Amino acid sequence: MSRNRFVALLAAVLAGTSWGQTLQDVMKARNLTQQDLLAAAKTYVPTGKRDDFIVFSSGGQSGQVIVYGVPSMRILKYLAVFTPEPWQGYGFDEESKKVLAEGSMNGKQITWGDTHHPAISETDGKYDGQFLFINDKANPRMAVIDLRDFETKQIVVNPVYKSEHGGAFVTPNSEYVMEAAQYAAPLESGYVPLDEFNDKYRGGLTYWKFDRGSGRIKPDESFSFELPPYSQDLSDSGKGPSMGWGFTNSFCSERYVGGIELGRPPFEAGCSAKDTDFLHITNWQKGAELVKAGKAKKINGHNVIPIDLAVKEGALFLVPEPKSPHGADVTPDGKFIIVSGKLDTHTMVYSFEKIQKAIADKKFEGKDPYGIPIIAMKDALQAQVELGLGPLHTQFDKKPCWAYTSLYVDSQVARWDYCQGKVLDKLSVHYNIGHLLTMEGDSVDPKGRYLIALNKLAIDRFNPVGPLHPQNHQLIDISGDKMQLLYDMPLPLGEPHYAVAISASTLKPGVRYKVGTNSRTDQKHPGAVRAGEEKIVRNPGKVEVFGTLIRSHITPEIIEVEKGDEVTINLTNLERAQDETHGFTVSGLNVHASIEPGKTVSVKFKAEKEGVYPYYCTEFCSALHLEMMGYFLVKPKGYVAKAGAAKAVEYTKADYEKQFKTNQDTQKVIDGVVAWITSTNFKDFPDAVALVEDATDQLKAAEEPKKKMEEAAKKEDWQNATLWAGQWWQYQVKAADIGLRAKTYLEQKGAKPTKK
Ligand code: RUQ
Ligand code: CUA
Repeated sequence: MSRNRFVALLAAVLAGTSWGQTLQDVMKARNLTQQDLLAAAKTYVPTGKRDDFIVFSSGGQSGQVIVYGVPSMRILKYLAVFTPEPWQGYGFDEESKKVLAEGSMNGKQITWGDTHHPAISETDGKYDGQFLFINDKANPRMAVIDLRDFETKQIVVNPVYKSEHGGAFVTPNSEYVMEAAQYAAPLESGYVPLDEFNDKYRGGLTYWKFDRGSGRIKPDESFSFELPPYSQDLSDSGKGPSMGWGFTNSFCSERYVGGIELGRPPFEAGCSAKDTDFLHITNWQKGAELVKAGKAKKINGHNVIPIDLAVKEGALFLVPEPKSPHGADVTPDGKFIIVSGKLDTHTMVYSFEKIQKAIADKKFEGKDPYGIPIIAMKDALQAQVELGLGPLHTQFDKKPCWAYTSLYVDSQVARWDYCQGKVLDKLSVHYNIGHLLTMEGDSVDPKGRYLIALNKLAIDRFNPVGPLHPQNHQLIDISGDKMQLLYDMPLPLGEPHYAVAISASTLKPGVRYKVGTNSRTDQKHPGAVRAGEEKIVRNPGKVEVFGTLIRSHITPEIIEVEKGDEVTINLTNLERAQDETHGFTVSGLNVHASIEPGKTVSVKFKAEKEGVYPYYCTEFCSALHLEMMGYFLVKPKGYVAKAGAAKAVEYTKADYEKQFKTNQDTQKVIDGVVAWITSTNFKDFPDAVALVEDATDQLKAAEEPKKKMEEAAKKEDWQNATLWAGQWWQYQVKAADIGLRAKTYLEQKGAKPTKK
């Protein structure tokens, strides 16, 4: 396209369109029912509008977190957590490599994770939207994600477990993040034969201390309760009257050790022989005091409270629970704990008050083999409700006493009243529901409205894509008397085990960093420079580049090193504009970074092979995005340059004048847009103000090439005059592009003319 045509297009106005179709036409053509249309209307989010809730779903084997909106079920982002993720540069730039390296185990870098249960940070038991925690079941680890930028900031390895499952769950002010072991193993490292299972193998429950100020877990102030080898599973924290306590269930309290190859019945038989398992009740406030008093023992440098100490101090009790449970869920008022056993049709409602009374009265039915007092089930139980087959996990409604429990075997969701102990409604889902979630449904302030069923099998729901199916999240309307299925959403990124949903308005993510920020440490990046300060520093064997990115060039544009040099490239995105991310790669060197406005990252590599390696921006950031490139050259050692540089096209006075005319025409378009915008109340629209600022920045940047053009023209240096005129025009195009975006935005939002 010629430049003049481009300018003409910039000035063009879009005509409106009309659909010429009725709802009835569409219903008929697509074979839709009234019910379908109703469901569609309840989930459709028109262009420009946003969702009411944001879901953070585990990404299972992807080691990531999936973020999507409700009710639209539109995926918004995948958060890189335990696994390298190239779009975000995670695991490819130096800063994020350090975060991933924190998760190394046994001297090995671990590049995958099995994420299961996300938890949002809480204040007074309510979601505060500041942090997200998620566990890795495969490699016992916990990650901290800051919801100001949705980036993973920290990974901590559990120093005493060999696997885990029961995390993340937070205490009401995010004082601690709970993580329970799964498969019993010695807390110390090293070999212990399975014959010594009962004596030497142990379970545990870790309370990771979270420091909100720094936004990091403090391993030194964290501790674990040593627990019997019962395969501890999920937990929940007490709240309100049960504040200070935690509840953790278990399976395989039989302590059965399988071994099919030795002729023994398998784990699954021996681990489900008894009718009950144990709900563990721990007092974390006591635990914290014991650690402070120096009474914990150190295992692998980590504070561990031995079973006998916890028992002596009244910080650890057991209650039998229905067998093979998954999910210990504290009611929003903190008075009850709901536990379902997948191999029992009943869901149990335990009363915290009754548990406390039994403890106060020292009324126990006995002790387990490790000396932990057992409270009789009947002394702790408030109600026992028959919900269906395979009850698994419970969440709560805005309506007092209303709960929702997933029924894995029945493939149903049961709505029931835990105060009256009766079932209210049931809805079938497809198929084998694991966890479910309601909006803020495990906080003290559930929001009702929607429920999502996290189904294990999709079978016949979607277009087939081979033997490996996506997972199926089903959105259900729970606002009425009857639950109504609204939407099937395939999730194709690992098995999402659990998810949490928060009111979108509670989240306050930023749109840019303070210029020069290392986003993984929240500190100023030592490699950051401002415009005009870019440089290449050479030391023997080492080259360090301090560069910048702004539409549409990378400074420097040529980097030459010698074979064998160790190269570090620091890059700062100088943009202030929203969504002006630049990416950076050097072809063939396995290097990539995502550099959002204000961020500084570094990439590091060895120049192993002589050659020519183009580098470029990997995000389509402007009309001149393709030109946002440069050359990385690796010279042979001791190479001496020959004289004379390559000449590009030569420009004449006519070329210069043609470009100059284009610039003048472009300026007219810009002036027209500016006049239109400033004649409206655009200042009432913060997003428009930001766009106007960005456009103004571009025009300011245009001043320097314009000056250089004028100087060159004065000297009749038509070559440089033409090139600088072209550079001036690049800035004009960007300004015009942004200006038109602002104009369209203002038109859509109904900006009004202000009277002169
Ligand atoms: S889980 S349903 Cu880890 Cu709770 Cu898979
Ligand atoms: Cu920056 Cu494309």
